[in-house]
Amino acid sequence: MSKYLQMWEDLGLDIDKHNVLLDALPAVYQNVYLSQENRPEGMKYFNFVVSEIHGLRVKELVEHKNKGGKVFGTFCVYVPEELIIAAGGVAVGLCGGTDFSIPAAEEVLPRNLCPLIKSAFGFKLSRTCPYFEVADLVVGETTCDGKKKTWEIFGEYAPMYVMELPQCKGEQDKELWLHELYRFKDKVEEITGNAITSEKLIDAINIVDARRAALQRLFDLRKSDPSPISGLDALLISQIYFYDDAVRFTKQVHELCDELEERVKKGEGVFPKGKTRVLVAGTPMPIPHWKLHDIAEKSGAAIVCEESCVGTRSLTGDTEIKGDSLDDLLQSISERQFKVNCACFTPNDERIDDIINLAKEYKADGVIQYVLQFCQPFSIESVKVQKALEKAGIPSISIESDYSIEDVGQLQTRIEAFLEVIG
Ligand code: BJ8
Repeated sequence: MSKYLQMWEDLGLDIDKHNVLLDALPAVYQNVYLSQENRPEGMKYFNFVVSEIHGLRVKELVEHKNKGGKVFGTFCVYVPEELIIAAGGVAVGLCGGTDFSIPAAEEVLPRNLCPLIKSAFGFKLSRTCPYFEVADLVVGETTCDGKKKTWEIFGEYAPMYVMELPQCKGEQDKELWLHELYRFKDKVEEITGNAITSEKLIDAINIVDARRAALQRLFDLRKSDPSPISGLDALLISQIYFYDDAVRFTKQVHELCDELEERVKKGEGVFPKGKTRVLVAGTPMPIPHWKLHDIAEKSGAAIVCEESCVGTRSLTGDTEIKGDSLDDLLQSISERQFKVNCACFTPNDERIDDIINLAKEYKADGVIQYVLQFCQPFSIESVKVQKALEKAGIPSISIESDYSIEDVGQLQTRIEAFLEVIG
């Protein structure tokens, strides 16, 4: 990684602190990922991406900028990546998934805030994430209170733009969101200096939809018993979805799926047939937050699906192109996005239906509701989800956690007990 030292210095990273972060990753990755048995060959590409997570991909982004391109940092699947790509930009996810950067955030923000937000904000404050430093514009949204109030402070540290995401899904909310797409289009054009034409937008929609279809293919293969891939590996791929070049990622996921299809045909899986199948539902798990999957799969579960934005919520629907004018295309993008059922909306009964349908489709023996600490939308919504699961006869437990390792023993005990009951 020292070959990237100059690049990191040029980006203004705190090299000493950044070294501490990078030095810790290989041992964790070995313990969580490389120690798994029977992994598909196709995971080699994704191992490589992780090994280069602050190296090669960042270098690609720097080269893109050197050629006049722009980089947009995002935190939510509602931010329309299609517009960024259509203007020749690149979008990268900035959600934080480690407690490494949280102490820096807690010097500024209240401690009783979701770790996803604190981790991201801490990366910016401590200058230990090259993706923040390479971004020309950071795009936030008004989803939960934690995020929208943090953006007010974040704007003091980086160029910041906030999209107003409505909290309901009525006609006036859809109008507001469509208006926000137009406003964002203007902003993207201003930052990149490139006009978004309908031809370019159709190409961008196709790129994003193709990537979504590839990941959906992977998820569909997980419906088999035995599952051809571990939940841990699938989670990693869903996390890399937010960083990698979209076209390359799509190709690599299809290559992996070809291999997994062979496994399914032969009745081979990463675990033995009949392993206890679990659906995880709840808050996103940004890289490298692998705690729940690691504990659950080491305790004897096969995690077969994630109802999460690092999971099925990112896969929601295809963009139905009904006309080729810019107005038609923006309308199509907003219609697809409004099918994403995030707990920041009210009412949000469609998400409850999604969870029950997914549990059936993926033949889950039980559901683990996973909520990051201090996430009010998902935490409160978990009450209704639990009742609905009970009514549908699907066993579930609710787990609240953060990025620390302090509760690992306690979680393991609870998950083992749950698996024993449902297994
Ligand atoms: S569409 S899930 S990506 S908002 S976990 S920061 S909600 S306190 S991430 Fe999300 Fe968009 Fe919704 Fe998806 Fe707040 Fe909760 Fe933290 Fe969260």
